[in-house]
Amino acid sequence: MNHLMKIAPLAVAAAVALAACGKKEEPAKAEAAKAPAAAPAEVIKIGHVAPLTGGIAHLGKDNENGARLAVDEINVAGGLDVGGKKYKLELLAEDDKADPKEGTLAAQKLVDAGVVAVVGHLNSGTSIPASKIYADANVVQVSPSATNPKLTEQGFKTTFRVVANDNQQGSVLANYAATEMKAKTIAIVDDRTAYGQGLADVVEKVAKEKGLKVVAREFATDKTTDFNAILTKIRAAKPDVVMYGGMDATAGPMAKQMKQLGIKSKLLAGDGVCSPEFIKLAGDAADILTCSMAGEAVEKLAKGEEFKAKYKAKFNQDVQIYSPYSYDAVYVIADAIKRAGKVDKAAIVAAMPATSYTGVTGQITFDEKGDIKNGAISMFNVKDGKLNYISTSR
Ligand code: ABU
Repeated sequence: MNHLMKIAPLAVAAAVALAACGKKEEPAKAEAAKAPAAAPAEVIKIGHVAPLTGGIAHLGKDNENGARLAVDEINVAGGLDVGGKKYKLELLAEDDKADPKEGTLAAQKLVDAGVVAVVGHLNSGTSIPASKIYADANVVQVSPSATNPKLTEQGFKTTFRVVANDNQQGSVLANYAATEMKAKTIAIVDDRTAYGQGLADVVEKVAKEKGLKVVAREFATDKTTDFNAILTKIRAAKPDVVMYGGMDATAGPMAKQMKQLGIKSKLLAGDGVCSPEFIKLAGDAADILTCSMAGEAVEKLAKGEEFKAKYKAKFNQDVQIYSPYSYDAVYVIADAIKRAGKVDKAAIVAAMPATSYTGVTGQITFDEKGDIKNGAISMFNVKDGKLNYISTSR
């Protein structure tokens, strides 16, 4: 093979490549190529953190869906107008697995990603340690569901919640046991989480003040599914009411086992149990439950039914507990950014205390700690396989 023959294929390949480079493009493509790169859409990043895996992933997804619904609505309406400029919102969702350590990792990840605010976390046990990270980074945190009072008692200017806290919730539960359930004796079990133990402690204190006798105080974990040993002890004490401080994923099996053991006591629990998922898990034992949620019942809200329909249409599932609150949390943050007039973390933090926003969940204003003012506690029982609204107190 002579020299020319060796280089001929290369020359052909080069010629083809050059021809391709010089090939006339379709007019539209050529025009696009000539135009300067489109200016990047201005984006404001908002974080969301909740357990998206594990026993209460359904609740985490519910919270995330509420936040996503609000973000998508704002974007579809043209974005957020801040000081005359439009911004697209971007929701960065993290999974904290309901684990305090994972919660702080997720918080740091969001801070590093440049969020200006976070909706979350779902759990008190993750929200509390994460709040220090947000405070140090000047990032607003609005929890739509963490109810342990400590969250807003740390003096952070960045911490807010749009639901009532467990001082109020525990007090309402204990009062309900005394006055409506006419209980004289109560057994109390908790899951040793910040939420479960904290709520159970408040119920115990107020129940004693109301004259109830606490005949047992037991604890499990947030992963316990076998309550037989605890319940066998409780059965012997024959309490009128068993109060459980924990979440629906563990309360469901607990209710079932109460029924299997022939325990006649009613089950009383807080917002972590007051969900359609509890009813599914507890099966034919579900109707022993009386529970509270730390807000107004969705069906009692002026725009509650509209919210439920929008939610169902978008996610093809029903509201669990707090998605209306995570939805409102996004709007509260958006409102603060608008009032701040600039996308600046310090300005957004400074704008938050003056919040006066009427959302799906009602009027949202904050006290000096960042707790919602005039928070509601709603009571429910279970009838015909559904949560049945009883009453609201403030
Ligand atoms: N408030 C119910 C569940 C979330 C929490 O406070 O841990």
